[in-house]
Amino acid sequence: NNFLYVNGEKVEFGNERNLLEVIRKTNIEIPTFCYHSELSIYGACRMCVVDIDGRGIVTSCTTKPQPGMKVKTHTSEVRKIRKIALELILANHDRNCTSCVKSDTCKLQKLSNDLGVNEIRFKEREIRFDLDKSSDALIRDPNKCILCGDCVRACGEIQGIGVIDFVKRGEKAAVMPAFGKELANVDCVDCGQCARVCPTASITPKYEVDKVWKEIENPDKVVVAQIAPAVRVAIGELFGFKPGALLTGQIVNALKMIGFDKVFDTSFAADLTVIEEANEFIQRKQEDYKLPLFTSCCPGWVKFVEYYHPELITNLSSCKSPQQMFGSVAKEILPELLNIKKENLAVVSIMPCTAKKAEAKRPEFNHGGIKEVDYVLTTVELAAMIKEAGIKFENLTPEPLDMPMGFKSGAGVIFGNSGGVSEAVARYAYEKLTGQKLFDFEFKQLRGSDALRTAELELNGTKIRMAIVSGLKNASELIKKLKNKEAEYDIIEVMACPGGCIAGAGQPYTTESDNKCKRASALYESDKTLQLHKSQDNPYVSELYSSLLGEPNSRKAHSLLHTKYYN
Ligand code: HC0
Ligand code: SF4
Repeated sequence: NNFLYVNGEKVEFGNERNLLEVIRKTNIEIPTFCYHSELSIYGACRMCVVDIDGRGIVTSCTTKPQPGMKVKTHTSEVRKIRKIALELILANHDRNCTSCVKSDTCKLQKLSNDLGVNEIRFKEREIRFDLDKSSDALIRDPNKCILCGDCVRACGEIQGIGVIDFVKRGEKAAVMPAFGKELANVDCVDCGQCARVCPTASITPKYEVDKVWKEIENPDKVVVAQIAPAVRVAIGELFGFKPGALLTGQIVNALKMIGFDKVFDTSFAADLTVIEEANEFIQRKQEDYKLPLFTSCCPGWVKFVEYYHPELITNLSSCKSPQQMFGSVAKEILPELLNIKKENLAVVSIMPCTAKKAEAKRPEFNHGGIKEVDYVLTTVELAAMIKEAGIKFENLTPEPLDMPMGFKSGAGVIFGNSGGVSEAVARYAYEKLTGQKLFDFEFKQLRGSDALRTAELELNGTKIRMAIVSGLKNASELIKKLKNKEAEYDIIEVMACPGGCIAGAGQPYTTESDNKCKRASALYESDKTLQLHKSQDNPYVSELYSSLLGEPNSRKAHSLLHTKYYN
């Protein structure tokens, strides 16, 4: 075994990626901005410097661990270099921290405090950049950029898109969309992976909080919320709960305290999606028409297909996403149930995602000025509203969701994980094709964190080849394989964010990759503890079919629950 020494302590190492990872095993937190476990090593921020005996000061992210190395992590020189690097960054940074949306999770602020940077001896940058508010999903503020390049690498390496990059040098250096255009004018898919990794507030979700407050304060309006699956296992991170704490009931309580009239569950609509999509799939499979069927519930993926693979548009399921199915059904049935006019109903989604904001604004989902979903708040925006209202979220007791659209099966909850849609569809297809009851409802082979997972189900003589992929670069690679006939599948689930919605860009900022796993496990746990596990068993969904929709994929179902993507 290999050993090296960190501050005199003997440390074993194996195949760690770099010296930085070895040091972190010893309970020493090495500060970084540009180092990210999911991204390539860049070595630009110089925060991770350490002193190696015989070699001097090096960046630990770019150094391979070697046997016998003697490393010191906080000599006076190391601390001085880190402080100078930080001061230089701060001199070029718009420091309106008190009113910044990232204030409580900003890594720059944290490191400045942790490293004791109390004065900045350098001249402040004079150039001011305009804010880019063009996108429906995100806001770019180059004045907050620290040039760590995390967003550039996320867009290029995780998504394989690369619409943002460094421009100019020196004081004018910045990260910009291609050709100096605004974000809305390049082929950005709104996935927000850039925002998810940004350590400051240089790219953030576009807040709709004020608009929602206005609706709540309007006495003519009835405001209802739908909560996406992934929100319930992540919001706690902003209120001192452990990652993966399941807080559905507390969210309901908080939303009611804020002033929402009803609180429902997107998972109800996910159950509906399963039935519609599984039937669409079975029909396509029987007719051997436009296979593979690609899922269409992730709007980042849908936009990616439109921009980069328009030839696959007809392979996308015609099902609207659960978010839009929810909005569509809500606007159809709630006015009568609540005895109000349709135009006085406001539907607000609470989503882990930035692309959902843009999805809600698509013209396909606006019917003569009435939108299916009026506003989309991210998990982080909901937390901001809770804080603004002075609600002590950590002390709240759980409250029940409202009926009928608050009832869901576990199948509708696991949607928030990559693989969840496929598993939910498999639970339906099994019973539909075999005519038998499914008791062992967990399809473990569809779970896990591999970029690409595949499975074959043999259901009463019908062989179904499934693939699950998350991260758009991974999706591109799979598409390439399909085109080269190196792989063949019947149904493919794609989520733009690696890991699925639990790792969406609207979720609390975290540098802990472990949080993702904890959020994912919590959704599977929630499925286990719910009373029902199959969408077809949801009695309120069945009731919706008998009272309104008729059969799955019926004409009525098509008019409310399906769409066509063009672009
Ligand atoms: Fe998701 Fe969804 S699972 S995309 O990640 O399909 O955002 O959580 O709400 O619509 O249900 C996000 C999460 C949703 C939708 C659902 C799907
Ligand atoms: Fe790239 Fe996604 Fe950010 Fe757009 S939202 S710039 S596609 S990472």
